[in-house]
Amino acid sequence: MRLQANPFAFEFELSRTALVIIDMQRDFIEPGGFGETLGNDVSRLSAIVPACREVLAAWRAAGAKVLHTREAHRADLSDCPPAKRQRGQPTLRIGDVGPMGRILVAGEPGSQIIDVLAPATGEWVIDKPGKGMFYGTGLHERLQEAGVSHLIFMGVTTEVCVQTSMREANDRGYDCLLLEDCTESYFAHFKAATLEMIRAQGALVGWTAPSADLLATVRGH
Ligand code: C5J
Repeated sequence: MRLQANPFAFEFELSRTALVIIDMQRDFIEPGGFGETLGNDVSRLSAIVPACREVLAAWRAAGAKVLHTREAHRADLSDCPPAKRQRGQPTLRIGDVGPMGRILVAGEPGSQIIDVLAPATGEWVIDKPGKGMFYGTGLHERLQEAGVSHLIFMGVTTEVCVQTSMREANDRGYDCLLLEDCTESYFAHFKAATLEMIRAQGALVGWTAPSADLLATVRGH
């Protein structure tokens, strides 16, 4: 398949490509979660949900692989470095009890993926202790075993977990594309800068494209 993308066409085999949905969790997208404790306007993030939903439906209809990630720590916080917990001035820290349970702790209501993008049976779901999806997860081995060589990304936030995961993937040899209207940041200028730096200098980190172009390609196959 060939997708019109920036800075040039992105070519991929559907059977070797996974759609990666980064951290579309209540903790980042809904009021009362981690994102809001840091003082952010979470409605910026929820605005991308319809576009993500449409891509996910088309991708599933094409029968291709889907991977969901969650930023979530063990209940005893043994995988949360104290430096991460102490950083910033949130109203609630990781592990504290908020309106959606303990902040960024696996199994709590806030750490769940929002209902409309909930993983379907058979789709991969990984909890990651870091911003990047390869750190401490064993994901590379699983993707290699499944013959995955290309990754198409959606999710939040663009400049933190999405960008970190793309850079980790790029270093491991995956060709990566980010869907421009299916990712968002609490800060518009951070998103714009991230899209630009990903595709700079001949796709140094990867490609970007509007979701409409992916939908046209996948639906036409
Ligand atoms: C952040 C994330 N922003 N999923 N996490 O702390 O991007």
